[in-house]
Amino acid sequence: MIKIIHLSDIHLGSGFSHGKINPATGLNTRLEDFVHSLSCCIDRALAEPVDLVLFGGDAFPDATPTPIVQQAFASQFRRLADAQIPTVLLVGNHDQHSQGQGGASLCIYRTLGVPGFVVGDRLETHRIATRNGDIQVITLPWLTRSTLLTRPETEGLSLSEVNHLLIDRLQIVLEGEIRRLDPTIPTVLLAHLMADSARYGAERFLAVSKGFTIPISLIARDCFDYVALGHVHRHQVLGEQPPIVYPGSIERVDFSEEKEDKGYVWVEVTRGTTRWEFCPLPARRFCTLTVDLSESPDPQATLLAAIEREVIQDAVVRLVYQLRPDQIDEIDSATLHATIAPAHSYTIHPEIVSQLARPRLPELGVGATIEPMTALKAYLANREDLKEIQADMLVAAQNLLSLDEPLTSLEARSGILSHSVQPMSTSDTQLSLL
Ligand SMILES: [Mn+2]
Repeated sequence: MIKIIHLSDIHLGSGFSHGKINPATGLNTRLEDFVHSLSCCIDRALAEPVDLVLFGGDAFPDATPTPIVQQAFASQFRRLADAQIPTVLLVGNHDQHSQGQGGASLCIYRTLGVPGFVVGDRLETHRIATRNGDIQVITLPWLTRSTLLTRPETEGLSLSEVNHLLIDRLQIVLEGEIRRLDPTIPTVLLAHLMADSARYGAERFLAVSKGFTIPISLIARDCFDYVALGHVHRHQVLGEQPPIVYPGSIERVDFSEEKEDKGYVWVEVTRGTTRWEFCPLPARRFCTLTVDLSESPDPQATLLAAIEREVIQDAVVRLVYQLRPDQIDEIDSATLHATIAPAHSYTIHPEIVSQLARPRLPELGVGATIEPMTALKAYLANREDLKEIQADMLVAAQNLLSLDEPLTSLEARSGILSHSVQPMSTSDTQLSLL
């Protein structure tokens, strides 16, 4: 039996906007969080120890990570090299250099000849000797049209035609690899791809351009004992025979991953039988708080109570609250910031709700066409202070509506109206809304 840790989508160096500078280290706390999650995977690999580590791609946000980020990544993977644990680093779309061959951020490990390290930047089969026997790993990095096709072949074709051609070509090349496999030893396909049956996560927003979708039938082959995927940040299982698994990202890259569990996959492979399990990682919590204050008589108290109800300690918090324009002054910003301060980091997004969209008088409903007199009656029924002149107002309004000559200008209309309204109303603006 060969024991494997399969992790993916490390994205080290991402999401700095959700962190802050750690004064003790000078580093962004989100870099430290990602390194911590990664170190938990490596700790487990060393503690067992495992026979092989498979990384499913997307080490960094791009092919040119800063030295501090590269160093943080290398320090963790170096521990595997020191422990003589064979490791396969697959190249994801974020690791690829945009031009030509090579240049991926992970290729440096091959250039330096790190013992036991294999870089998967092309479709090929690697026979790897582990403490518990040999295993075959087919690496399938992120495909672009230039991987398997030449420019003349794709000239004048639509995107979907290119996609079909690429899938056809991939099928042929993969078939070639499969035919050369040794059927007596365990085999794993390690691929960075978007399978057609996968549910999306944050990678949809992170990808620079839309990539190709691979039919699941292409990779669900019984010659594989395990299909180790990367690219989709949400952990999911796409098949059981053989297991086809996305471990997902190791930390939350953004709020779209708020509700997702983060972790890696533990795999035990024997030729013909595979056992696997998802192992959660202590990723930092993300928390979105949405509070509608527009109906609240005390918006400040309602807002603070909503924050205090949530466990925001050490979480990345996003507070969204809705309020009416006339409530803006009722929110005390200093107190709000003090209440939300126990969060690891936070952003506050006030949203002003449109008054017109709200039913000011429930009996009138929203959006319905109302007769002017009905509207006025409903309005007056809600205004105790206008009770004495209610009858006069209704008569004045009726007179206005029954004028034979149409009012020719707004001035004329408002002139008559203000004449009737002036004595009884000082700061009332609601009439104009009717
Ligand atoms: Mn990816």
